[in-house]
Amino acid sequence: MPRSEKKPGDLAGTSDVPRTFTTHTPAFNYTRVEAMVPMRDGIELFTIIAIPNDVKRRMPIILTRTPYNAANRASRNTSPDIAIALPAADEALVRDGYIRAYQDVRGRFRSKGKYIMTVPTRGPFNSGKVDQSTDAYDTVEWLIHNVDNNNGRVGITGVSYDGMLTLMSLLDPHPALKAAIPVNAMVDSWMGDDFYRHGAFRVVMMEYVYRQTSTRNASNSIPWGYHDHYTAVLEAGSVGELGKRYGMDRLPAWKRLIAHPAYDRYWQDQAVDKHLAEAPRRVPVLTVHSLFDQEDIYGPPVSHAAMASRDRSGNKTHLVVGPWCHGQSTGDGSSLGAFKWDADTSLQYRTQMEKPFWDHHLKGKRPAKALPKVFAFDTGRHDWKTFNAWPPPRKKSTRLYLRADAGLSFDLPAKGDEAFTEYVSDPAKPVPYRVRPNRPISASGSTWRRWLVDDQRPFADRTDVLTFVSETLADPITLRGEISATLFASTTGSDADWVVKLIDLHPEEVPSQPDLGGYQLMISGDILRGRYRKSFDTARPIPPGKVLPYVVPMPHVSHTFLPGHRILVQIQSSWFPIYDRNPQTFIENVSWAKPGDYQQATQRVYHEKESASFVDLPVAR
Ligand code: PG9
Repeated sequence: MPRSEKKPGDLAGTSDVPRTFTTHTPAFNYTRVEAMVPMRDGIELFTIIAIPNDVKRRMPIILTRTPYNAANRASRNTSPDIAIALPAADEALVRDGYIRAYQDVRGRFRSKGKYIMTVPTRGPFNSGKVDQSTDAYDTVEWLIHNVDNNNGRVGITGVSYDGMLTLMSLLDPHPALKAAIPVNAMVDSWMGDDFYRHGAFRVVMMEYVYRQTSTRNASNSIPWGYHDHYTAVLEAGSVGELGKRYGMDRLPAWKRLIAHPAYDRYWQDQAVDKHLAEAPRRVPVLTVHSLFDQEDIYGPPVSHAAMASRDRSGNKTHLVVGPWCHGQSTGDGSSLGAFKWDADTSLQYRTQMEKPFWDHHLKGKRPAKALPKVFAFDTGRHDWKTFNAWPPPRKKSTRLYLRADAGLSFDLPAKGDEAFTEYVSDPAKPVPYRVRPNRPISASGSTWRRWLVDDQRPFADRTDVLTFVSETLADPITLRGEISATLFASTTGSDADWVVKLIDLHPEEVPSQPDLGGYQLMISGDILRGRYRKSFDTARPIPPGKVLPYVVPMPHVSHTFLPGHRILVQIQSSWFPIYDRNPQTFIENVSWAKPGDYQQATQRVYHEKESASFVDLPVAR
């Protein structure tokens, strides 16, 4: 039947879904604007802006740029109340007259353009005219000229990737950008954030790459086909083969990741702290670092240090160090795993630091008392402390030596002490990083977020894990800042990984919380791929049998070992499957190791006077 002959009531060819629809009821206490914001190259970025109604004064704007779905972020639920519709961490802000804006980065969700997983800044790896810093600039420019009722002052914040974007907005900041809070930002993903750590590849992040780059809308998850991620990774053999099994050899971001195993120019160019160290220092910044950040534990202290070194006024650079996992400062910070902090530490941070910081720089309200430069939580004493710098002044060198009797001591080993302790590291049975089964990190019910506070006791009995323990402490020992371990060690292989964990061994009985009796809380732990012992940019085989020093840089701590506790150190040569296995035979690219390359090796860790392995502790004065 021709179209013109359609009868009234005929629904053929119609749609019940209008082309545009905006929810609005008289109960709305805010105006929600969705806009396509043009960048200098003509690409438009989807931006959602929530403007509180009935505010008499002009308001500042706080912007978050994200690859994780701006619309979703701004729609916690369908409430007409702005404070309930937006993320919980925004509540105090929007109730107090702040405009909130969220934007999808290029190529993600509703923004136009192409997505590159981590876009290098303009330079040798990006010859284009735009990068995340120009997109932030153009967005701020548009916001101040197009958003009703704004006061011309913009703040920027975000967690993790969004934290990295926050830092990038500071490389060439728009004059209206007046304050920034990067939270748990990814800063250098080879040195110690998401993708590698001192050369060891973080296999767990494979899921992230798959989800983020296999579709525009992050709608895919790896069909693992295994309940235990440990088995999935072990059975595939190398990381390259593992990727192939799931089609990742067709994902450019994945191919780039495993094609650059060393800290070459590709990674060096992406280290945001290096760019910050050269950038103008106009914008006040409050950096947020989580002591148990399972993803980006390296970046925040180093980006803070880079910015502090450029801050001539000395009052533009603040740091918060909290007892949190990744992103926890935006949620409930009362506890993490078995550890209860006696108060909601995230709320304490948000009310005592974050809100006054925004109020000062975006509304011109000076706090009654100047904000501390550093606000750090002590994970042993469970209280906040303030400092003028991070790390605060420490005692000179405080070396805790490994001893032949499996002890730890501040005294150098005596002459004649047994030279070493050895173990066999077998790549066929790598040491699990958690008690198995290891669920993939984004599996439903995964407890990945809190793995860094897992009890380390189950690993202490393995024959391929060395443990060294101090006497019971009579006096407290407080550590603040970065730790490093120096192992004098040999291997029968031609490559080796060295993992060091610094642990607070709780008393056998803890009356106030019985499940903490004998608990082994790792307060800092890290890995070094031995091939990078001399320099991170060049892999060098290890001469088998030769005793060499290996320096393992470890994450910052803010912790007091209380009387009655003991200090414990665990050493091992695999940490799986968070990190890939070292085949223990030197080959150019570990990601393409063949089955025959994986060989057992005997590792010796030395504790004699001439080769005295130690952990260098930042003992507070
Ligand atoms: N840690 C995540 C990430 C950041 C940057 C690159 C890759 C991953 C994140 O939570 O955003």
